Amino acid sequence: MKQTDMSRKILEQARERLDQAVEIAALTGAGISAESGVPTFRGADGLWRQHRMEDLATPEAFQRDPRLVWTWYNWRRALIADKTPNPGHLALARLERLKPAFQLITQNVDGLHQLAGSRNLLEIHGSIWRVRCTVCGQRRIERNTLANPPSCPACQGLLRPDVVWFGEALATDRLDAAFRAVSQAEVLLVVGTSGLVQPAASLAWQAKRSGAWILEINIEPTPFSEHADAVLPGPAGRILPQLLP
Ligand code: BV8
Repeated sequence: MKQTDMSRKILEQARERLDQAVEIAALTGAGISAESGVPTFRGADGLWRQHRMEDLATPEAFQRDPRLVWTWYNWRRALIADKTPNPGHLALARLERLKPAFQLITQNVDGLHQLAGSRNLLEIHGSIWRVRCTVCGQRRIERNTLANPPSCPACQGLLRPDVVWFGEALATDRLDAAFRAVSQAEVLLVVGTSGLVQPAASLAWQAKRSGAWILEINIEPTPFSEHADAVLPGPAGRILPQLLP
């Protein structure tokens, strides 16, 4: 069967599954924001290409050189600030309106799902638009350009990005909610993630163990592809809208 016929068949199957399901979940990664112009982490123009992960997204790196880490985050914030949701984000926000039990779980920190209108949203790696004081713990949304390094308006303590760095635990309430959602899901969409980062990647495995029908949408194969029930190769912004009525 030709690739296009196969994809058409899978599209129809996925539409059918989504139409019949009540409990639906989606796990998204940097790939869903690629068509909005936000670079992915491990792609050809990946964010990690220019920088070593260990040098930037870890508490040790921040401890060692907060100014360097803030230079990278301020650069990313400036890069993302004018980006808008693409049809992939908008399709998932529409899916939530069609299926109120839909739970969206994202590894992304760019805020584009929220901007697209998604509300049942778990940002399991935090948000690049939120900062947290390393002294008093106060959190606040900060969309303006920050000083480097920025200090807390309440106590003058050093602020950090309110994201989860490598070696840091994810917020248990968000992670527990994510595992509950994928354990209950009849259908799980795995969209635009390389599946390399844990524990996020294990959410797809949990869904599989719990009997969900899993559709992976990605422009290239991933370690999870052969374990998905179906794979639609291609950009999320083109594929996701085709899944909805
Ligand atoms: C934890 C927030 C334990 C920050 C991120 C050794 C030492 C320390 C830890 C570890 C270690 N070995 C393993 C670990 C665990 C570690 C880990 O998984 N490391 C990996 C790299 C091996 N995990 C952790 O450290 C986690 N914490 O384990 O804590 C613990 C427990 C108790 C107490 C203390 C500690 C924390 C992980 C979170 C890290 N933070 N982000 C920030 O963003 O600044 S992760 C970062 O990677 C982003 O969040 C990103 O989303 C995530 C995953 O990457 P992807 O989203 O998948 O992006 P990627 O570029 O890789 O892939 C893009 C995909 O899209 C590709 O497949 C591409 O083909 C596709 N694509 C591209 N365009 C499109 C597309 N698809 C569709 N359409 C398109 N148009």
